[in-house]
Amino acid sequence: MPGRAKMRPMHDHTDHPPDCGCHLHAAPQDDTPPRMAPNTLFDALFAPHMDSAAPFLEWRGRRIGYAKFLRLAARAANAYAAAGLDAGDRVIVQAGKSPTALALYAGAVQAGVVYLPLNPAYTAGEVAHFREDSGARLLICDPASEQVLAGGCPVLTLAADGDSGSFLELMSTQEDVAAVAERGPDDLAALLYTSGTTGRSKGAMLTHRNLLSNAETLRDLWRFSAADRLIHALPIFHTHGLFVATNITLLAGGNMILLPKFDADAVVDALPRATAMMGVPTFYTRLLDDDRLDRALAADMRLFISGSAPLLAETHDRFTARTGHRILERYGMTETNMSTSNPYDGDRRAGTVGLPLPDVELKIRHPETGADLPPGEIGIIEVRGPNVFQGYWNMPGKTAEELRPDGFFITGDLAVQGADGYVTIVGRARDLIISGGLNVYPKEVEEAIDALPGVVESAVIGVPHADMGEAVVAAVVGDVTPEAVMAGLTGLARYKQPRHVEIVPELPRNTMGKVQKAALREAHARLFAG
Ligand code: MLC
Ligand code: AMP
Repeated sequence: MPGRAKMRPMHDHTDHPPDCGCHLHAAPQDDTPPRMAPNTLFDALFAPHMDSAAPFLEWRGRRIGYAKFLRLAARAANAYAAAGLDAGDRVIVQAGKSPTALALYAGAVQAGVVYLPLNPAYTAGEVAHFREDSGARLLICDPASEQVLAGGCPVLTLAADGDSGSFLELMSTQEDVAAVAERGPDDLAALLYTSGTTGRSKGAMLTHRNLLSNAETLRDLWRFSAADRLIHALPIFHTHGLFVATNITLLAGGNMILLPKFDADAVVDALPRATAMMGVPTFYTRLLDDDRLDRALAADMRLFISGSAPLLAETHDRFTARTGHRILERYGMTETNMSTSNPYDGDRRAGTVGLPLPDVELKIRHPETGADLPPGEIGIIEVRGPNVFQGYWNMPGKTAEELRPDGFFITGDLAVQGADGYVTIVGRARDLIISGGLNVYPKEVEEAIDALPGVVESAVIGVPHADMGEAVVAAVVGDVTPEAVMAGLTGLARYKQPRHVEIVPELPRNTMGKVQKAALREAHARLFAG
C-alpha cells in the first residue's frame, strides 16, 4: 500500500502545473518541459480552478463558485490531517448528499486520503464490515448514527444537509488553503465496496489513473465543456454520481445543479436551466410519467445519459417521442468505471450500450473456456484499459478469479457484440438483481432469511418492476410468516429487503437438485409489472 505522502504547499508555483489557470500563471510560461503531476487527480480536476469565480454548484437556490468549493475542500483536507490521517489512509464517509459531502471527496483527493463512500441506507452491521475490512482510520457519519457506529476507529459526524456535525466543526477551525499530498497515477484514490455472489462485499481499488483516464475519455466523447450545466440527482456514494458526473464536470470546468436526490418536481424545475443530465433508467421512466415533460421543457438540453441498469428500448423510444432527444446509454461497473458508450454523433441505438470506449479493449468470451467468441455469439464481457481497477482490497484470491493476469477483467455481464462493434447486454452470468440502479445480491438476502427461526430454505429473485426495473422477491420454505421474514431482515439495507415474500411448500428444482430461479421469476413476473 502507498506509504506516507510527500507534501507540498498548495500554492508553491515551482511545482504548479503551467495550465493551472491561477493568477500567478497569467504571464507566458517558459519552455521547460511539463513536469509529472505531483497529484494526478488534484492537478487535473482542482488546480485549474483554484482561483476561479466561475460557478461550480447550484444547491438549494445558492450558487457556490469553484474557488469557494475548493476552499471548503482544503478545510476538509486539513481536517483529515488534524484527525491524524496520512496519505494512503482510508476514510469512510457515510453521509447525505450536500456540497460539504462533495468537498469531503475533494479534500480526500487533495490530502491523498483514500475515499470510501457508503450508502446511508447501510445498517450498522453492514458498515462494521466495511470498517473492519478497510482498516479505515476515520468514519464520518450522520450524528444520529454516531453511537451505533462507534467502535473500531474514531467517528466524526456530518449531518445529512451538510450544515453541522463534528467533522464540519473541525473543518471550521482549519485554514482554507492546504498542502497537496503527492500522489501518482498508480496511487489509490478510492475504495468502493461492491457485493458479490459469495461472501462479504469486496473493496474495489481505484487509482488516480483509473478515475482520471475515464473522466478524460468521457468528457471528450460526450463533449462536456465549461458551458455545461449538469442536473446531478444521483447519489454521491457510487461510481455514477461521484466519478462519472462529478469528475467530468470538474475536468470540463462546467457546473452542476446538485439535487439532494431524484425528485421529478426538482428535475422539471431544473431542465430549462441545464444542458445535460445523467441518470439511471428509473429517472427516465419517472420523468415519462410526468405530464410536464415535453419538447419545450427539454429544448435547451443537449444530452441525456443513462446507465447503471438496462434502459428498456421502449423507454428510449418514448423519451424520444416526447422530447425529441435520443438518450445516450452507456455501460459501466464499479470495478471498471465506464467501458462502453453509444456515440455522441451517430447512431444511439436503443437496447444497446454502444461501442467500447476509445481506450478500452472489450472482448466477448466463452463463460467456461474464456475463448474469444465471434460477433453475434453470446458470452461474458471482459474489459482491459486504464479504467480497470487494481483488484480487491486484501483479497488476492478474489482478484485472481476476476482479473486475468493479462489485465482483462471478467465483468460477469452476458452480451453479444455485433460486427459493427455495438454491444448488447442480454443478461448476467452472476446472480444479481439491479433495483433502481442499486445492486442486490440474492445470496446475501437468502443467507439472512435462512438464518431466521423456522426457515428451511429460501430463494431470492428479481422480477420486473415498472419503477425500479427489478424488484426483490423471496420465496421461503418453512414454518414462518411473510411478516416474520420481513421483521427479521432489518439488518439489511432497506433496498435489499424483499418487496414481496411468499411462503411456498417447496422450491422448484431441476433433476440435478438446483433451484430453478427462472421458473420462480416466470411465476412472479407480473407482480410489479405495472
Ligand atoms: C430507495 N429505495 C429503494 C431504492 N431506492 N428500494 C429499492 N431499490 C432502490 N434503488 C427504498 C427506499 O428506502 C424506500 O423504502 C422505498 O424504496 C421508496 O423510496 P423512493 O422514495 O421511491 O426512492 P427514491 O428515494 O426516489 O430512490 C429511488 C432512486 C434511487 C432510483 C431514485 O435509488 C437512486 O437514485 N438510484 C440510483 C443509484 C445509483 O446511482 N446507481 C449507480 C451505481 S454505479 P420505504 O421502506 O421507506 O418505502 C454503477 C456503475 C454504472 O452501477 O454503470 O453506473
Ligand atoms: P455496480 O457493481 O454497482 O457498479 O453495477 C454494475 C453493473 O450494472 C454491471 O455489471 C451491469 O450489470 C449493470 N449495468 C451498468 N450499466 C448498464 C447498462 N447500461 N445496461 C445494463 N446493465 C448495466
